Amino acid sequence: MNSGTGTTITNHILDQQSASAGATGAFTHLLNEIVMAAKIISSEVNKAGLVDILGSTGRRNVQGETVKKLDEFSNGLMVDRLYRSGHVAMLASEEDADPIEPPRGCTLGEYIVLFDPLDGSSNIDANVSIGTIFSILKRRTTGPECDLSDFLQPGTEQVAAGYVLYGSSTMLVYSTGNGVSGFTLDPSVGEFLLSHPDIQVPERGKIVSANMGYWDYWSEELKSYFRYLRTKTDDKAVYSLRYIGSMVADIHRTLLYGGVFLYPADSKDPKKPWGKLRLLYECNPMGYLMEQAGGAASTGQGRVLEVDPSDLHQRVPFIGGSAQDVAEAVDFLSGKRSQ
Ligand code: P6P
Repeated sequence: MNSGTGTTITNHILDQQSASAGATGAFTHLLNEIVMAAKIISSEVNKAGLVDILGSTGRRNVQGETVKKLDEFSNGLMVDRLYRSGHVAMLASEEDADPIEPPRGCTLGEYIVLFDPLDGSSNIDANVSIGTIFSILKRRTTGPECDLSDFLQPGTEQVAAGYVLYGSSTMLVYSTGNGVSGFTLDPSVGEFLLSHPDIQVPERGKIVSANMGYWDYWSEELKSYFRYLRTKTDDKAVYSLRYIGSMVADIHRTLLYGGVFLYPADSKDPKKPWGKLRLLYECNPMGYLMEQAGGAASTGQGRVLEVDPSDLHQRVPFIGGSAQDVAEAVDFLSGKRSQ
């Protein structure tokens, strides 16, 4: 595409703003700061192999995961850019145990942003695609200080969500509630250009995405579902298995090609039967995008976006993708179907 003719993400965000009555431009400014952060992180990720930004800081984050230098850089950048917008009430990150206080003297606004600054970062050294995930809510409290209730809102309350995928090209995919749009970064001009207008998840796919290494920890119902996917029937091909182990990359492929991505409940740790993915800044934003693109996202017991959060870093099982595939997976998981 000739960069001179493409729709930039800034145009697109402004068009969305002028289409929504009463928009003040605050939201537009906030989204544009995320776009700026995405461009900077993309530049760092793409040269990570060349400078001493690979490897770990030796620190561990609240999840107990080793913090890679790019993680730390991306987290700090997201915090700086978002507070700089002047439209954020408070932030929470996968990297921080508690919500992140605004810098002294910072102009505050109405929006709550939760984010995973660099998801899949354990893959950085292997040059596997990684991503940034963000979820935007309106604060609920009205006083001078936010509190945890501003963050612990169900996914249905999101006003926007999206991700940045640092892959063979850098893409930003987002929704503000009017469908899902995808933008590809043209490094020659430093602009995200509209490359995937109005993304629609195919009704049904032929790909299943899950970490089969956990087979022995899965329920019998889930195993029945996988046996069904491996069986050719008159109306169903055998499903291919694709698993990158980086949520943003697996979700992006599922969004475009259809099929189903699962990080299900498992019995690896009987005290944590709910899987690994975090509700507020992984499952809710990705579930929102799947629904906005005509797909679905379930915990296996119900709609992801309707989970009533109890903790900032709580984890839930996640089954997302084509509407028919998700419905079928839930039928197996609930025991309604066994073949
Ligand atoms: P597993 C990355 O660490 C992450 O949080 C997601 O990006 C990814 O989907 C998942 O973990 C992979 O986990 O247990 O399959 O290695």
